[in-house]
Order: sequence, then C-alpha cells, then structure tokens
Amino acid sequence: EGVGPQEYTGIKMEVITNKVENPKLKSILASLKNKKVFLVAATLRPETMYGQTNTFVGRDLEYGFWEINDKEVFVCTERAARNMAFQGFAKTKGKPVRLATISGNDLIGTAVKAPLSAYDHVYVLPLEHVLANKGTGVVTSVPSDSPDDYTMTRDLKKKPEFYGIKAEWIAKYDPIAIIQTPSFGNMSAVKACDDLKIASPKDRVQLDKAKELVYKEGFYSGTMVIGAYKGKSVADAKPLIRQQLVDAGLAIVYSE
Ligand code: A2H
Repeated sequence: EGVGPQEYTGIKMEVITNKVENPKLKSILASLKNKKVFLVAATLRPETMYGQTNTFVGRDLEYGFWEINDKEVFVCTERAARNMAFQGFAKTKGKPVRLATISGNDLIGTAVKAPLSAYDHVYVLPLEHVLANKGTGVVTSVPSDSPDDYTMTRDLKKKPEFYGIKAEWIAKYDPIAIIQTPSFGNMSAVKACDDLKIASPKDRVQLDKAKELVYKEGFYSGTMVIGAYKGKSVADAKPLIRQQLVDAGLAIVYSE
C-alpha cells in the first residue's frame, strides 16, 4: 500500500426501501422521494461479487447521503464522496451535495440488492475494523474468498445477540464457491482459516497471514467457477466483470 493511487470498484447496492425498519433511515428515505439510494461498497476484487453474503459498515462511522444526479443518491463517508465528486460523481464537479447523515449503527439490518450475488438481497452487518480513511466505509463481504469476511460472518452467525443483530440477517447466507484454486480448493478463505486455526476476527496476526496466502492464490492461480466468465482465470476475468458491472449501471470505478 501507499505507492500510487489505488483503483477501487464501487459496487452500487440499492437499498430495498419497503424492507426498511429503522425509523431514522425510513424518514431519510421518505425525504428523498423518488431517488434510488445505494450503499456504495469499495472493493479491489469486483470478480468476487458473485459470492457476496452481506455488506459491512462500521457502527461508529458517519455516513452521508450524497446527491449524484437527479435519480441517484450514494451512501458513503464524506471523504469518499469528496474523492468521487472530483472524479465526476456529483452534480457539480468537486462539490458533493449532502442530503442527510446517518451513523453506521442505524444502517445495520438494512436489506440491499447485491449485484451478481446468488442471493436476492443481503443485509448490512457490523464490522469492527472498517477504516474511515479507506474506500467508502462500506465493504462487501465475500466469506468464500476473504479471511476477514469469513471469520466475521462466522462470529455473527454464532453470536447474533452479542452483536445485536437478527439471526436471520446472516444465518442462511452460506459462503458460495466462486473461484477454484490449486491449493485451497473452491473456498480458499475457509480452508486457509481452518488450516491456520483462526478462531476469531480479532486474531489479526494469523488473519494477515491468511489474507496474503488467499489473495495470491486466488488472484494469480484462481479460475472462475461461476458467472459469465466461468473457466477464465481470475486475473483475466476481473476487468471484464468490472466492465460488465459498470455497463449495467451497477458499479463505478474510482481511485484514491
Ligand atoms: B476487498 P486495501 Cl473477496 N476498511 O473486497 C477495511 N477494509 C476495507 C475498507 C475499509 N474502509 N474498504 C475496503 N476494504 C476491504 C472483497 C475482497 C477484498 C476479497 C478478498 C480480498 C480483499 C470482499 N471483501 O481485499 O487495503 C475490501 O475487501 C484484500 C486486500 O486498499 C477491499 O477489497 O488493499 C480491500 O479491503 C481494500 O484493501
């Protein structure tokens, strides 16, 4: 990290308005009338969107509702909105327009559409180490291929009451096989976490090891086993899937 700009894909996860229960979110959505509202999740791995099981936010982070054009509102941190505004994602270049503000805590339990996922909709869940100064503050969760996502969703399934979530927001959302790898099979994060005996999302040292192993294996030796580019290498499929998402209006590309 730190060398040159990082190119992120912002995945547009539309809020399913008629499923919203949180009163604060409900009243904000009512004030936005006919606009579509998207949580925008920043990922370096757009080809893994087939395996999304949920989305993460930081409970204590502050999220803005940013007017992108007459029809669309993005939900992300102010820092990300400023970045995006300079890259053409704002009505007036460089000038983000804030329509409302909400805490991550009030986003938890929101049902959102998950582009490309086998699951019709997924839920917003809490993650402790969402960094305020990276991406959009919204992180898509792919437990099959991300050790962080796997250990966190496993813990949320085990202890929903401890985390203050409804069990149904994650209980039936199992990891989906999306990438075949030579040494970790088709659930590389699950295999690596088991091999390294990672017991908790707080086991940072081992998790960093697992992340490195899984990332190298998946990205450089992996093959897609799902979707339009099934059979292609992950490295070849990545830009094609990113473009497919952008063309469908389901993603944006931005750098920081
Ligand atoms: B990646 P880098 Cl399957 N705080 O997406 C913490 N983590 C964040 C974040 C934030 N504010 N914003 C994005 N991220 C995560 C998918 C994925 C990712 C897979 C495998 C590896 C992986 C699904 N989660 O990243 O520090 C996002 O998770 C491994 C590096 O900028 C994003 O891509 O390199 C990645 O971290 C960006 O991390």
